[in-house]
Amino acid sequence: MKITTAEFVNSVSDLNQLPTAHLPEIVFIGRSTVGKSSLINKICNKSKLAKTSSVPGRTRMLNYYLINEEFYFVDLPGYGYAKVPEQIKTGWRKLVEEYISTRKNIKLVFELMDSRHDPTYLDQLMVNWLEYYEINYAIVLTKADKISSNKMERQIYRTSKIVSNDDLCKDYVPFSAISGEGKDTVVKLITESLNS
Ligand SMILES: Nc1nc2c(ncn2[C@@H]2O[C@H](COP(=O)(O)OP(=O)(O)O)[C@@H](O)[C@H]2O)c(=O)[nH]1
Ligand SMILES: [Mg+2]
Repeated sequence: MKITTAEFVNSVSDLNQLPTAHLPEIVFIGRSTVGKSSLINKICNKSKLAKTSSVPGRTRMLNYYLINEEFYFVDLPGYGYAKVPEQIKTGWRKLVEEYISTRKNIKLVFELMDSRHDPTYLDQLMVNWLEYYEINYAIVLTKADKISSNKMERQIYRTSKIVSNDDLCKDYVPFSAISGEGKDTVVKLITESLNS
């Protein structure tokens, strides 16, 4: 498969506003500034499709993008930004867990983690949820251009410690939005999940 069209559809903050579940959904999760928007832009070859920022956003929205008029990319709100008030953190957990546990058309979740850091408590929590709800996922190690390939190997090993179910965890993908490393693998995983 090749991504030929990608259009922003809308942002929703309430699960009652989700589009009808008639198209498959590919989901992107990770902490704020991990590189989700940059990855979406890179694989869609559209530099301004998803807004990127080095400053963590405070909005708690799910962003929907229609790809090839066949399926959706869903960009979930980023987590783990320390300065967010407790009330918003609780809202985030509820929104994300409810989405993951109830949305039947999710085909694959990309769990993004910064390749320079060990998984955080919230990364671990996300992986636990995905495994508990039996959702296929792949771990993307972002900003690969910032570390050596030796360090990347070590980081994949360290990250694999939080995975318990190797059947659900489809792959570990080093990714760089700058060099394009990992782009083909991400698209291949999407294609496989849509065909399965
Ligand atoms: N060097 C490098 N910087 C990146 C990469 N991906 C994202 N960034 C930077 O990290 C910051 C956050 O990226 P963004 O895509 O907005 O993260 P999001 O909050 O997860 O959507 C921005 O300043 C990006 O330019 C990457 O692969 N390599
Ligand atoms: Mg973003």
